[in-house]
Amino acid sequence: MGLEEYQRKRDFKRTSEPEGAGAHPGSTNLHFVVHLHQASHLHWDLRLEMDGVLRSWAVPKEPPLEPGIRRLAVQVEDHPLDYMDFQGVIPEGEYGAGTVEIWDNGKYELQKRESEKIEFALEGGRMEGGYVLIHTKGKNWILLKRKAA
Ligand SMILES: [Mn+2]
Repeated sequence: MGLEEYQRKRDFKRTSEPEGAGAHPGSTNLHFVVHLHQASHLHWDLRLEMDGVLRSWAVPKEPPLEPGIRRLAVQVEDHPLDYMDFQGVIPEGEYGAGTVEIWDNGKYELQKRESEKIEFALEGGRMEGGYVLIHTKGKNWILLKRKAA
């Protein structure tokens, strides 16, 4: 997904090829959105701008607003950056049919990026502060809010 394979194959300290937008830890001019998606099952879709796409996870229960709450986050297909602003009704019969509204959004900082772990700090209206996504198995990740340092 995204540009990971492209980036994995290259050492950007040595090649002048573009690295791709917003890919590396320390990037701060990045945005996120959380959609509330009333489809066949109500869920939240967390989307982080990375590599010029929105990496996306479906979260079946409300994302944690305080430390100590673990939420399953199932990775789904990357979405285009334009999707950041999408709200509306997906018609019946279409994929994800139901209503989509923006539940939270804002800027975020990518702090650590490993294949099994992504640490980031959100500046949203509801979700604010440090979060971590930890890969468990297959498409499954765990979403946690970190304790304030
Ligand atoms: Mn969804």
